[in-house]
Amino acid sequence: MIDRRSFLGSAAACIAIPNAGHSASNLLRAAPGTQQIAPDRFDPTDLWVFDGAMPGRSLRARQGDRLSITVENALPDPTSVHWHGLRIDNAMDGVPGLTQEAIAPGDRFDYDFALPDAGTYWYHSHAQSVQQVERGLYGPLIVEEAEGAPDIDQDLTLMLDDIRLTETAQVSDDFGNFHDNSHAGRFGNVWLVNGQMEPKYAVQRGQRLRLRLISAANARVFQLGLSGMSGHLVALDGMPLSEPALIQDTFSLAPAQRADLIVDVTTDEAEAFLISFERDGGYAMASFPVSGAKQALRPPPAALPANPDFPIDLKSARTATLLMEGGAMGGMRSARLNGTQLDIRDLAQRGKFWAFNGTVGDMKAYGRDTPLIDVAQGESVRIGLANDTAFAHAMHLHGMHFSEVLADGSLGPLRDTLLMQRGETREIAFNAHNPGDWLFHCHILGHHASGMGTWLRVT
Ligand SMILES: [Cu+2]
Repeated sequence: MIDRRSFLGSAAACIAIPNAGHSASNLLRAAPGTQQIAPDRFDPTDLWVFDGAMPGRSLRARQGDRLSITVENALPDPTSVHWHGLRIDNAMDGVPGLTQEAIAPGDRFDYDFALPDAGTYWYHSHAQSVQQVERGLYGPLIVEEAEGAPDIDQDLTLMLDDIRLTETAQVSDDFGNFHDNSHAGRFGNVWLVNGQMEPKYAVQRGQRLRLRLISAANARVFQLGLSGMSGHLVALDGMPLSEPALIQDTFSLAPAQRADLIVDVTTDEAEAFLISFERDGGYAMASFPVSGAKQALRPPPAALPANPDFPIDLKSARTATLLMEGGAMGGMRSARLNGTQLDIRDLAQRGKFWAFNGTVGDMKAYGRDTPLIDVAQGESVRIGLANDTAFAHAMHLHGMHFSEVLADGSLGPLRDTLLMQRGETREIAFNAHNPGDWLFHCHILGHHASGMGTWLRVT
């Protein structure tokens, strides 16, 4: 494995790989590609990418538009694309076995959907995702506000990832190994922002930046902080906060989560930083060379304009519970797989380590014939979640955003991915406004692949 410090010591050797940016083309091609991730003394890394780069090209549209994208599969394996966080037509959600058949090598699939919400979203492979997302099949999807966009000087999308490279800077091909899947998932040894090690973004003193942070990591929960910039958190998982929240400390970003920040460049130093805190200290994930004269402080930003609201009625809500079990150091003795009760050793032999409500796997293919809950469109739903495992999980609901029901009975901010720490019990609620069969799964990709998924039905 590559030693990270040796990388950091030669960070100046990084090659900037520009994103393709805005393009009129509606063809998105998934294909093998190469990219210089490691310093120049290493070979380029073989990846699987959308439109030739990791991240894939930034898809930008305006709230209220439709997006029409034809995905062409030039990979050796079947694939699909999930448009993460969009309140999308179910048939366009990109989940093989639930909303579509996987796109076979050489085939195409036409995605076409409305964009009701402004915000920071992303797209990624939803087939063999432990492998395909790790190899690079992801990109940003930015929906600009129809009106009331914030007054900023730079709008920067930063896709965070950690990738596991071998000593020859190739993607380690131990995808979905039993140790990763039964523990905390696949962690990388090289930290990336927009496919580069510590990329640099030039800024001016006093500039106001919108930082759109997106985690494309398989499993790592980033603990992030800012140096030389200060400001507010204005949106989570694409959805505006009703009030901007002052950033006073570090904050976490779990797999698939997004955070929109509006920050001002306040430092007197020559550089500002986005920092990832790890056990042994803080490391620069991206740096921001600063120039220009000192500027007066600006007033705090206003809240972003709200997206369409689907009110939650806690009193009349239908309820369900989800018991999360399994994994290493967990207490699970047995679970159902394909209709058969198997003990933990038999499950492990089949590469399955986790269960929801006693059943392994997310869909009918695993014998989960019935949804977690079956509700009418417009009903409110409350789901109690109990994490009876020794690991954290990032629970992602497709098709709708939810709020956490907080201890005092109030509702937290809208999210599509909730980080559940070990041993925690939490409750979420949402208005089931979007008809279809929707996946609800752990976004630690190895956990999903080895059992942590279910689905729910809205009719
Ligand atoms: Cu998990």
